[in-house]
Amino acid sequence: MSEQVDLFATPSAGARTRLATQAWVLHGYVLPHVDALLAGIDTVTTRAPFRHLQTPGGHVMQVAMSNCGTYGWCSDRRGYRYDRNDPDSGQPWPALPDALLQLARDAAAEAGFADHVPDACLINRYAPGTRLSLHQDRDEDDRIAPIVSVSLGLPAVFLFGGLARGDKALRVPLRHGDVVVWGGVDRMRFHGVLPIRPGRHPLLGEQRLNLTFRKVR
Ligand code: MD3
Ligand code: FE
Repeated sequence: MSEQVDLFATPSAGARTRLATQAWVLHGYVLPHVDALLAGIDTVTTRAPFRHLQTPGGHVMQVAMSNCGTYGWCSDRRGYRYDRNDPDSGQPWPALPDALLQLARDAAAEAGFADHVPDACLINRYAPGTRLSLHQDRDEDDRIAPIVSVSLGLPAVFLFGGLARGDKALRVPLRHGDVVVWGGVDRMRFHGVLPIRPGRHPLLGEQRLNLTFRKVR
């Protein structure tokens, strides 16, 4: 188990990189569980299909989203919030599949966050060219609990900034199977995703999927 911060090397599965005091990349952590993850995502997005949300400013988000768990992240002209129901169907969000919940809990524990119980999972889908601009995740009541992020499909360059928008951001490559866990003092860091480069992933084709497991309430 290495603990290096060489962001240029390609770490092997099982390695981990410490990005900050309470922020870790677990390289290839979910590779043995990709089939279960994809099956879970399929079940969820059959009932709650990916959609492009409106921003409060009236734009349409490039990233397509769905949710599972007790709460789902929503955005429309009225603002950002978490809701128990899918606004498209009026129904509760699909349950968080057990295999996904267990993986998120295990990854959190690996990174030093024992007994983490997420109550929300946001599923993001990126097509080539799609980016996510620098932001903080501030819609959760809990600003300490970790966020567990799982990357699948096309690789991405993740921007890992500081607590102020203008702080210099690290560029962190995230590949199929990588997990990032951040909480505690690093929970409110600014972060974003550079435009996804064109390409085709052997399993997922021309897309990147990212799951973020959160504790909202
Ligand atoms: C760092 N998603 O949905 S996950 C998001 O790859 C979001 O789809 C990105 O940012 C994605 O809000 C990045 C990684 C992530 C999530 C929360 C963080 C990184 C974070 C909170 C604090 C610091
Ligand atoms: Fe975010």
